[in-house]
Amino acid sequence: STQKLNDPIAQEEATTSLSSFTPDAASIASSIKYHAEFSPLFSPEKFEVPKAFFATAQSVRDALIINWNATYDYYEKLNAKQAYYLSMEFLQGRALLNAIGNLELTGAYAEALSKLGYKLEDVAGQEPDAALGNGGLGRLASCFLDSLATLNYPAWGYGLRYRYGLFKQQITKDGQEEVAEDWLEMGNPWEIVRNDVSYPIKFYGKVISGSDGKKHWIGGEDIKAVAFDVPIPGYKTKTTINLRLWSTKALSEDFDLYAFNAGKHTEAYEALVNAEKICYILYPGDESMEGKVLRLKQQYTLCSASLQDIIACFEKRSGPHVSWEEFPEKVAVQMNDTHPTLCIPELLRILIDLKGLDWKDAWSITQRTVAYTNHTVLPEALEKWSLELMQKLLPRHVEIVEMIDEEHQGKGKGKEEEEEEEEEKEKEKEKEKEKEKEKEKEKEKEKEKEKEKVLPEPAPEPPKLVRMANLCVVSGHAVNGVAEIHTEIVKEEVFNAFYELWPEKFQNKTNGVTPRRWIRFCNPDLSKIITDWIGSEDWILNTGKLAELRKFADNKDLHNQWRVAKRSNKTKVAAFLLEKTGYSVSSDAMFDIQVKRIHEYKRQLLNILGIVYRYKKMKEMTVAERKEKFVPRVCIFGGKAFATYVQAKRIVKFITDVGATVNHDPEIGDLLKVVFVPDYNVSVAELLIPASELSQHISTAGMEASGTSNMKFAMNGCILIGTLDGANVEIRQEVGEDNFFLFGAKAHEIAGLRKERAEGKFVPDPRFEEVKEFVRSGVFGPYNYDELMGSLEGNEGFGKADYFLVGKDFPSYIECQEKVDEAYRDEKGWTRMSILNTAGSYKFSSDRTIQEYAQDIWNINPVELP
Ligand code: B1H
Repeated sequence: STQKLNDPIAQEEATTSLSSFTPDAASIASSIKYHAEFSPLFSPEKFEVPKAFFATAQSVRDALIINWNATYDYYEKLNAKQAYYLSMEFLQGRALLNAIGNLELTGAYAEALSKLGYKLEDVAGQEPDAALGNGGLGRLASCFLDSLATLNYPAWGYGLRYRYGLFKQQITKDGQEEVAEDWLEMGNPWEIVRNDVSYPIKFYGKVISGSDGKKHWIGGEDIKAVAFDVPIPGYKTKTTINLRLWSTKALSEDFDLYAFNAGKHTEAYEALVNAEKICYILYPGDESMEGKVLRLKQQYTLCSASLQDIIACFEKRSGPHVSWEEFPEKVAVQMNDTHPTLCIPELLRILIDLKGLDWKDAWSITQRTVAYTNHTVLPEALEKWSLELMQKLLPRHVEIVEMIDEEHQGKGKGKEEEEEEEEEKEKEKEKEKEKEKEKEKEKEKEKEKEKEKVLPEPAPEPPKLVRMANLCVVSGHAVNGVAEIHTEIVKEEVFNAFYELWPEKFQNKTNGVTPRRWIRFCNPDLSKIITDWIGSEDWILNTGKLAELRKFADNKDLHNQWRVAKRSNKTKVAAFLLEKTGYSVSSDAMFDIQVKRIHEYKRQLLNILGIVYRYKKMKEMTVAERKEKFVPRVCIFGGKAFATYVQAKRIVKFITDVGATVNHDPEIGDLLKVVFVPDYNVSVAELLIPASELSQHISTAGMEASGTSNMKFAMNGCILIGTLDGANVEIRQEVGEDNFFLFGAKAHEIAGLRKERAEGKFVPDPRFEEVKEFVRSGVFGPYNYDELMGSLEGNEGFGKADYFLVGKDFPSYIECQEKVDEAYRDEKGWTRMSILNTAGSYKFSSDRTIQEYAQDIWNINPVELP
């Protein structure tokens, strides 16, 4: 496919075949009008901008559906192997500009809308973000869909259609407040409800052995999952793949008409509400686990519905003779983290209980079909489900998981070893029995004593937990990390025992982002410059071409154009900041941005403390000294904190407090501004990233699996300041050490440094003590910062004692920031670095990532539509 992409004749053909049904502005305008007039919502005389958006989107959807159908039929005809990407999150953002951009209809749509009296930009701005994801993991899934379609891979995404996506963030005087995001309020023009595609989903109940020797899962709660299809167009190709999102509903017979007629309305609705509420909200945790039954029901719904669908498709495409042995040759299932782990026991259950396969075959098929991507090594984010809960909700699956465990215990070991172990086990069992007896006696005694006690009984034993990641590693044929350093940690630390057992399973797949959304569409000015200098638009499909910019890294004309584009993007952001926050910033200042979920390991606290230190130094200097030492900066923050993550919310409050003080300080003026952008989301990212000059990726080394915004910033000619963590390591390699601001402790040093702290051997830098003291002094208002500053002190283990080593890295961070100021003063040098960042970012296209998954894990080939 790469060859094809680079082949000018094939390109030409592709363009002509597309243009054969490409509508012109006039026909687009009439299609938009048609949709406006034939939807009762929109009477022609009240055709306002929001409605114009809806009608425009519907007209685009028509074009997508044609291609979607053609793609579907062709895949069915060829019966090629297909990949299925299962993810609890897809962070799609807006679709309009992306869709018409991929269809190469942007110009035609702009013209059509202008005929109707609208600006494309205004119309596109009406679209709400589809925020069915929390952050990087969900956005990655969406970038993957774009690349899959663009590269003509037969693949589908499966997810859930949450009624409410990620919450809307409001910033008040108290910090962050969450508001429900009703993204479907006006309807969703991109989705097609498929009432013809639904599957039963069961919860609870019990397992019985039938007279046929089979297991039957009966009783419990039955609901159904209904499909909603979202067409995903590729760039410059007819291929339009499918994102199938499941919504839950009660079975129609579950509406209790008797109760309703008896006036018991709530009762009558109960089953309906119970079923529907499974898909009400996106689980708003990013790398932390909470909220149980509903989340497990969500995960099972995704897995069960998707697998039933995949299997139905396989059976249909197989024709009258279904050979299950061939299933792994036709189907690849990728689990986006452990959230869809249940598809392992679910596939086994369907194969064994419903299709009649024996364990051995079903197990082998399952292993060859599924693969797992790990996205985090944070222990609190490695999913563990209570065995008791799972047993209640999914009794048959627990039996299967037990069988997997047994299977695994017998595998990977020599026979003798196994026998020895058996003996050991027997002995152990004997011992255990003795111990049990002892314990029983003890317990009896204690019970007697207990009756005399004043204090309550001792805590019950901790619940048994199912380790989902282990289940994935044992059951899948591939396990991958998402950046080189992360994969090393996965192999050497987190799953080391498994790695020793099956080194061949473990792989790296460094993340990527789509250059369509993240350069071409969000930064048209820069795109034009790149195209002009490279001489063609090929870089959009073949980002390797970006490296050609290196030749012009010192060219004066390119420098001028490059700066003009950046400056124009900055002006747009300045207007946006004024509108959203009331703060007015200078577009001449350096735009320094940190946008990502608020998390202690991402160390927004290090950034803001650096700013506070800078502010303090400024205050201690004369006007002249200040101007001499510091470059004017606009420090921009954005990101959401998990609603119950108290420390993260304190950080948000702290940043806004610093902003309120600094931004109103007449002595400081344009030399320093601190702005927290409310409600950071995909659309805001598309605005901010092209305007950014410095961006911060400053996690404690070893904790950020990859990061993906770092790639987007580099692509847009932004220079990174960061630690050697996640994909930073590879970005620095590609753009060159001189074009990356590096600081901080290395991943392999972290454990030792924590130990040092715990032993009280860490001597903090006086500048760190100074800055904390300054914060505590109350310059930033009456809020009590004891807790926040206290978390950076003491020796009390996790969460305290500066677990994330802010104090350790503080000196090297502020010294690095001084170098940034110096570098920024050299306009030519800075522009050169900026160009070299874009030029060196080619590796981080999700096209490259997807090609690697396709070849190394899924074993699928591109299928180009005739
Ligand atoms: C990432 C998550 C995540 N890793 C649990 N893990 C969630 C975990 O709702 N939950 O329960 C949600 C999300 N997200 C991110 O994945 C990593 O932190 C990033 O470093 C990485 O770039 C991204 C994509 O691989």
